[in-house]
Amino acid sequence: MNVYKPNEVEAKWQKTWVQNEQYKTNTQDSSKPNYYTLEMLPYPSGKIHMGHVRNYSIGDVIARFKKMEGFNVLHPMGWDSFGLPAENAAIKHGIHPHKWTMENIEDMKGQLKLLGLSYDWDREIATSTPEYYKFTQEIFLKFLEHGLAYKKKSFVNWCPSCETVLANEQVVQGECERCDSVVVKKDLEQWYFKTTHFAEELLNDLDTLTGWPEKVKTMQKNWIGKSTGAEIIFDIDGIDKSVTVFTTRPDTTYGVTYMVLAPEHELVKELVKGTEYEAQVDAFVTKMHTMTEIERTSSDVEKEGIFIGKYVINPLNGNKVPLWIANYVLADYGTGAVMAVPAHDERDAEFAAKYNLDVAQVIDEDENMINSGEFDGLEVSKGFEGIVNKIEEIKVGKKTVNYRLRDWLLSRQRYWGCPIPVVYCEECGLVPEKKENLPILLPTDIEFTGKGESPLTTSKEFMNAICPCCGKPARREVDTMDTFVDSSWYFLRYVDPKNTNEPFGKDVANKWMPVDQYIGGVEHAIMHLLYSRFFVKAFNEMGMIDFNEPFKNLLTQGMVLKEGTKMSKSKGNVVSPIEIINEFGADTARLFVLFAAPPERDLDWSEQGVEGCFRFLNRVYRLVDELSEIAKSDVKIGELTKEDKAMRYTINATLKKVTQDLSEKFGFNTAISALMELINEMYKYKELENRNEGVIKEAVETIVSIIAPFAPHMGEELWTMIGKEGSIFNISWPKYDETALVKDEVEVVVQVNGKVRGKLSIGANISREEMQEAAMNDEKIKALVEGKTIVKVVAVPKKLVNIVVK
Ligand code: ANZ
Ligand code: ZN
Repeated sequence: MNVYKPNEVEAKWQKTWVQNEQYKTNTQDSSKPNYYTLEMLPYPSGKIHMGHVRNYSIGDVIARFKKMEGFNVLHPMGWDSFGLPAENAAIKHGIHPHKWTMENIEDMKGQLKLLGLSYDWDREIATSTPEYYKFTQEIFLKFLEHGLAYKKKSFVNWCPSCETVLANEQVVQGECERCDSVVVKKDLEQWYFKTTHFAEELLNDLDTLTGWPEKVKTMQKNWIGKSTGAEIIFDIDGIDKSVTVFTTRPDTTYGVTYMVLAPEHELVKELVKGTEYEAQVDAFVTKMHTMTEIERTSSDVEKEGIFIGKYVINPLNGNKVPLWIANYVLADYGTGAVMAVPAHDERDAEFAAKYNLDVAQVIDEDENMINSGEFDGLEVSKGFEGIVNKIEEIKVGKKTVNYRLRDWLLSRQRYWGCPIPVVYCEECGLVPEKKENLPILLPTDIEFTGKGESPLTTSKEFMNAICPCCGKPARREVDTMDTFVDSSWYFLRYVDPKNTNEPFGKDVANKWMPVDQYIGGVEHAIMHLLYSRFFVKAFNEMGMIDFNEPFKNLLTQGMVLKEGTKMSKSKGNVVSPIEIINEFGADTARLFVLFAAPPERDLDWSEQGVEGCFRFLNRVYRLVDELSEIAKSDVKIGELTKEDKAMRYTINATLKKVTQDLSEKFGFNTAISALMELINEMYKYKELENRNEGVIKEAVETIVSIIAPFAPHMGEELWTMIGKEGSIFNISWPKYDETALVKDEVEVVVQVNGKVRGKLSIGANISREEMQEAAMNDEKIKALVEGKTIVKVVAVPKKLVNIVVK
């Protein structure tokens, strides 16, 4: 008798897989269809956590199952290895970010290997290596050339102490998440990607993503935030200037009683210059810059504003209304100007009440227009149309569409990121680097002061650039790219990771992409997924690929919790995957995360659950071990008893269920529980005196195949134990035997006056009359109907017999 020793078994198979290049992508066999399964690439923090275990176990089951189903599977892994933690480690411990990152990658890779994941490590990438970022730079230049990357000055979040721009996400309640200084708005020149160029496609193509969770699509839809409305021009009284507003309610134009500009609106300074309002307005604007967008616009923040001394003229009714600036109007939405209609807009109503501004109702209770001149009496939607036509006719505006989506601010004043490959030349201005000069390497002669300008300015080597255009000394761009840029195209690098000429070949990309199944956390529902979609649309527009969406199917897995709260260092409730692997083996860890909950749901960690999975694997191991000689022998099924037939039914029904669970939905947990039931049945069946060895062989082979994608080391070990040669992952996924699923006997419910009174096991193909007879002959039923008058008997084949009595 053998004993299950997971650590030995797992080490042995992991070694064998490497020796046999088991997970090398098959690019030769074009007779098979391709299947690309991908898990979001990790940041190399140095340690894997349970979230990784869950994410990668899900991906691994899919990859292994698809391989067995006959696909050429692409299943790669890599590292999102630029980013702030490496830079902070450098500042804190004096380790160079590159060294810190590479060491972490080695550590983490070792840990991932312990999980027995079927990655083709030959395709590994790390986004911080020059081999990779050379192409991130090349892509940037392509975007620049096609007008999809540009520089512009605008108000951005700025931390005065760290002296860097911050992303909105890095501003926590108006303070820098790193140093707690108050974040201000600063007018700075920054690099942007023109995500808004694809706003309409990014929105509309969501409808084609039928394999994405609705929840994620809704989040993207809201983020893109399409509004249909109009731009209307209001002249400023007494001077030759005008203000254009964006409104979703042109039908309310007659109700405008004042107008509001964003404090940053380009006209504000000019309009107050030299007037009695100048000092107050300047002070107000400065105050607004210390507030974040969220603080300025959230509904529980008090509206605040100031009159700036000018009036505008309503182009439809000629009314003169005062011009204000206020916190609740944002500079970078619409036109940065609002025609205020306090009668029909809540924010305006609140503001008007506070500052005692006029209110004019223009729509009545029945949603019909009033006080609106020629439009009176029209229903709102007709009024909308009418007014839009009118403003277009008299040339004071037009129908427009506005998006909440903004262009992507991608420059960062940091070291550990991809250098932006441009220089500034006194003579030629902004000059893109030449492609042959790429990669523009990150220098190593850097001082990490922890603050100050972009760290790259401290490198002499880096700063002394040559203008690619005129050859004179020039200044390099010292900002680096947001790390989301790196991860917006990595899935394309995996299809062609050794290409030294271009980011990826067009044909090979068309062959593998889009990713058939993408798996990752829902926290990436907006940024990463939207940016990747933007990149793919840009590549498509530039003729680099023929598809226009990166991820065909998306699975967002739930979190791993412990006692209901997310595992985190600060909560002190982290369970180390490595400790679990050491104690129980990777197969147990994998089985637990797959079995404990459906993949989209949160999963609660449970020690008992883990132990239960370990016991189950032991039980499978012992069963197969005990029956291995039979499984090895050349037995046939032959004549079957009732028990044999029932066992064969369970074997094939389980196989059918698992096949469906794996191919039609992500029913890993239900598949595993079906397998558990099969194992229970087998423990009973094998004890039968007249057990059929052919059925045993069938059962054992089926069990080993089914367990393999979930617990791959166990699968391989058992496969060998029953005398098979080669890897179980080279065999085809077994086909269930339909004939075994045809039951000779079926269970039929017997009702008396509609109440269930008993169950009968009878031949599946008997007639109605025979069914009725069988029901009437049942002892229990006989007793129930004795002495009563039988009114009628109804039989539904294979289901029920109902006896109506009086
Ligand atoms: C007049 C009006 C009357 C409006 C009414 C609404 C209701 P969404 O749907 O989000 O696109 N708005 C326009 N630009 C703005 C800015 N930069 N900052 C803050 N608010 C702005 O919202 C569009 C509406 O939000 C616009 O339509 C405008 O107010 C306001 F009964 O115009 B509305
Ligand atoms: Zn030059």
